[in-house]
Amino acid sequence: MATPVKVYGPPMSTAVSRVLACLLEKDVQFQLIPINMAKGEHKKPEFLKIQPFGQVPAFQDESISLFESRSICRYICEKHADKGNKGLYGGTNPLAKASIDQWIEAEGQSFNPPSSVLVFQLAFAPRMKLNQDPKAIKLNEDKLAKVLEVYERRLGESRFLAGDEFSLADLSHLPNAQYLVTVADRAEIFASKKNVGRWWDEISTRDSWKKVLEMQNTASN
Ligand SMILES: N[C@@H](CCC(=O)N[C@@H](CS)C(=O)NCC(=O)O)C(=O)O
Repeated sequence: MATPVKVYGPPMSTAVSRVLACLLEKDVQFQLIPINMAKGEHKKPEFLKIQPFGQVPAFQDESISLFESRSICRYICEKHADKGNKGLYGGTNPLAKASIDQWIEAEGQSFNPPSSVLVFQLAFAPRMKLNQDPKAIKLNEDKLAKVLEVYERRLGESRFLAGDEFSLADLSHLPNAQYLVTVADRAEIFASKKNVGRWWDEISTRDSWKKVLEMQNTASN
């Protein structure tokens, strides 16, 4: 039996939950190692050896260490091409893979910047008893709405972002979108757009993602 891979970080972290969703889709055994961020464990020298920026997640597969959630997901898919959801990263088709990469980049470069500000402002700041910044909220709501106009057109042409199959590109959006819909109470951002709303309903109800949400609930209780 292969040694389970190790994921370091709390499941509530958006970047950690991206990796967990990928592992569950690929049916890869893993061990989640809690990192107490409130106590600054992610800034300790031992942790910086595997994540030099002092962020979560960090990932280990035997002697290999990796950071950056989207790169970790790509590695998991490449290494375990024949396990679980085989098409998650396009299988052996270079064009399918390039299309998935294109939309993973769109997530990281266009969707993530405004949505992560909104997640922080609307979901985390109140929990951390920090003041919200209304200007930053408005600016990033407008930016995200523009990004989602592109998504709305794309999702009018295909069922998922990179084509007619669920892929790593769709999966990468789950963590921020989930916080916006639930904790930040901004379901309208997605539901107000016909195709985006349909896409969100479909991707957010996958078994893999429901398991991640269960892990988050268990960890927060
Ligand atoms: N681009 C990185 C982002 C990692 C990241 O921002 N992690 C956050 C939690 S979601 C973190 O560790 N924040 C604490 C810090 O930056 O000190 C990835 O996708 O892995």
